[in-house]
Amino acid sequence: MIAYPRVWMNKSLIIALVVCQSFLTKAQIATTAFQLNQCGFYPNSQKVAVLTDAATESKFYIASANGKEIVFTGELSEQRQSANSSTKTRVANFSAFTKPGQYIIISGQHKSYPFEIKNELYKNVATAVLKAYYFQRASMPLEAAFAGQWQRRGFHPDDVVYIHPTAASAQRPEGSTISSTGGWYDAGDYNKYIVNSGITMGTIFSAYEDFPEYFKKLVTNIPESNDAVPDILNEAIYNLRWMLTMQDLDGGVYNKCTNASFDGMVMPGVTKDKRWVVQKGTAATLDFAAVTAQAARILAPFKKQMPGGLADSCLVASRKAWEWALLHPAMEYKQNENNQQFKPAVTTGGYGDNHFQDEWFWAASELFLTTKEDKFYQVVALRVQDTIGLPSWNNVGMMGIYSFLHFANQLPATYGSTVAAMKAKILAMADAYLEKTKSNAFGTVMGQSAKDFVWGSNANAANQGMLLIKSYLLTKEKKYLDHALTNADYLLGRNATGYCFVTGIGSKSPMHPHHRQSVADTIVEPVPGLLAGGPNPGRQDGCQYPFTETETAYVDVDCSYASNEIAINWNAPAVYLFNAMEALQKAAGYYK
Ligand code: 9MR
Repeated sequence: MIAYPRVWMNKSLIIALVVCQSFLTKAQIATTAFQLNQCGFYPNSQKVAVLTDAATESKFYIASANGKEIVFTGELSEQRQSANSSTKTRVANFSAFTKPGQYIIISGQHKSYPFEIKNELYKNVATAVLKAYYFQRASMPLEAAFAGQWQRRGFHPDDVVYIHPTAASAQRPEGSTISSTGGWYDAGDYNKYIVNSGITMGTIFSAYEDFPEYFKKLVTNIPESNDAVPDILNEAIYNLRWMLTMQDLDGGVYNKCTNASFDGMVMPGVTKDKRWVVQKGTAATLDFAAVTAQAARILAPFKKQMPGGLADSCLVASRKAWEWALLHPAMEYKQNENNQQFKPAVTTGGYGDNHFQDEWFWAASELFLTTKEDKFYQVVALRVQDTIGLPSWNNVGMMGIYSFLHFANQLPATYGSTVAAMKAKILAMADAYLEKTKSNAFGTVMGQSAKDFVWGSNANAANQGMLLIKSYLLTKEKKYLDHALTNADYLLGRNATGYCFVTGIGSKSPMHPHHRQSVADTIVEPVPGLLAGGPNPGRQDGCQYPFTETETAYVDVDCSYASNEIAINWNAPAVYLFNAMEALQKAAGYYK
């Protein structure tokens, strides 16, 4: 037997070993100097851990979880200087070791959290990040059978919502009411925003369209789990039905259903503030048009299971929204200006966007793909050479490209040049990621540019992963998936903060997210499956951050809405990334 001590097989280690598999109560264990995916690795995938303290020997060892048996020995890499902080790293690459099991890494005085090598590695996190949307549901009770210890009453019925003066019309004058029930709370706050629902729903629908057979089998234990519709769609439909209530009679869509100001850190329903729908806008209306067009084609095969004609209603709503946007092609939601003029002042999230080309492009793409009508294609063709970037709530052009390319093989040859232009754009971004990974001190795609670290930076990591998976689907070249995995590793622990950023997963994950329910429910563990915003040197919340460099500006306190809030638009690309990996693990050869 080797000298690696038995003391490592202590209680917290055992607890940490099981947390990737369940939402068990966990004791947070101290940070280690090894940063790695705290869930682990597929048997045949790349396996990398990063040492962020000074090495005390040049070798590293993979040991059985009890520390008794050394199963692999490797050399740490040369030291690398991170471009995004003063952190220096040495990389431990043990890709050659493929045997399933539970392990730790040891080097000198340093040891890692426990991790696993196994098939279906991401099953738990993939399910959890999707189930998170159930926990965000407004208006209905979360029952213990589905919510476990996070059960709660239904709050915010939103059956009486006031027309704010900014949204008044002849048929719906100021102070009249509508019902806008259901939907997901946006984030740590209890308001519901159409613009952010847009990108979120688009991403979730895209996951389903790319992997329908996988999702037909994925059960998240929600009230609708026993019906004949996949859970991912049932979950999305809960928000979709709310979105439909947000369309005014003229086709325009209100920006949000909201309190006038943010609640304190209380359970939903503690404050009984009036709820308002506010000004219609072009971004909200076109995002709505895109999502409802997508929904119309995705839900069409389920007509028997959903006799209410939801798919048809969605297409009618989408067309109406498009027509409204044609009449109001650039109506910005200007919250601050509205507040000078109208009462009550509304100070909740703005999601104000004043560039609409990307929304036009996305809505046109979805409407074209669903209807095949040329008038929509004309707008796609007009905008296809626009600059493109990673998806975010105010930059949705890529969503159109994703959907268009999904159907590329089914489109007539006349669309060939459009398809080629779109494909070239995605692959150019993906190839640039691949090129720069070598020089990243953590070996991840995330962090190749300091600009990755904005408010909600973890969404960038997940969206880069999604873009790489799309690139794999287009080319079947495994290198894109391998690089997507580096960002899965980033999100689950291989980063300069040492956190696994999904609540309830891994050995050290956020315990105090800026999430009102998790703060106020008196339960120690936060609601599970929520992705924290991540490092954000902007630190707009003014909280105390122990580290403030670009990639370390993260703090696990509920004060920190700029680095530690959760949000539906951040979870969505994580839903895509982790579920896609599970769907593709065999095709990629990661499976043993
Ligand atoms: O994600 C949004 C981020 O891009 C903006 O910089 C920030 C400030 O406007 O707002 C973020 O969105 C928040 C929204 O306004 C309200 N709900 C919580 C969202 C996440 O922090």
